[in-house]
Amino acid sequence: MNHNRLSSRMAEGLNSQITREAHASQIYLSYASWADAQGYKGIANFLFRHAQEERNHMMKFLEYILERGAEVKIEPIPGPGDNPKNVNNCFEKVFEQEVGNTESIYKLVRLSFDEQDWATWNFLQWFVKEQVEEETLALDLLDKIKIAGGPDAKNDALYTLDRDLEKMPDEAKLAQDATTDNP
Ligand code: OFO
Repeated sequence: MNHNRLSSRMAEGLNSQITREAHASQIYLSYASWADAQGYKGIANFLFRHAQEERNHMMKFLEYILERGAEVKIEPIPGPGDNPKNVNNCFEKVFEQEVGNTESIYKLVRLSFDEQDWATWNFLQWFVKEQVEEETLALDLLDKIKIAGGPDAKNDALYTLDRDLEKMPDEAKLAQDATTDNP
């Protein structure tokens, strides 16, 4: 009996997502290294932590493919692209990256729906929620840099932002967790 529970299209899509998550991790690693070299240790710390989170996402896809009896294919990871031009640009690029990844997850959700592959649909729901969280986190960063002056942020504002980011939690609070006591 064939033990592979994924269609070839689905296995291909999930394998591409392994590379995509690894790519996201490389992007965070490169931005973190850039930030550190500019003296922004707090921003670098935040981005290094996030690089690790993306590797964890990669691992979840890899384990899921194995669990469903399909073949894992490890592909080359594309380069991270250019360094950010400044902190504002860095956070813009982080947001762009996350939106791109959300779109990629949505394509997989749609495929699982079309194929009525409910196990994969269910597996992917964790990522749908995670992407809301990651986009929220990236938007929070953009809000903070906007308050600090956006592309024209001065050194003292960047100093405070950098210090705050070192302690910023890795998870954003989501709307579904809000209550009237704790909006
Ligand atoms: Fe893997 O969530 Fe960000 O990209």
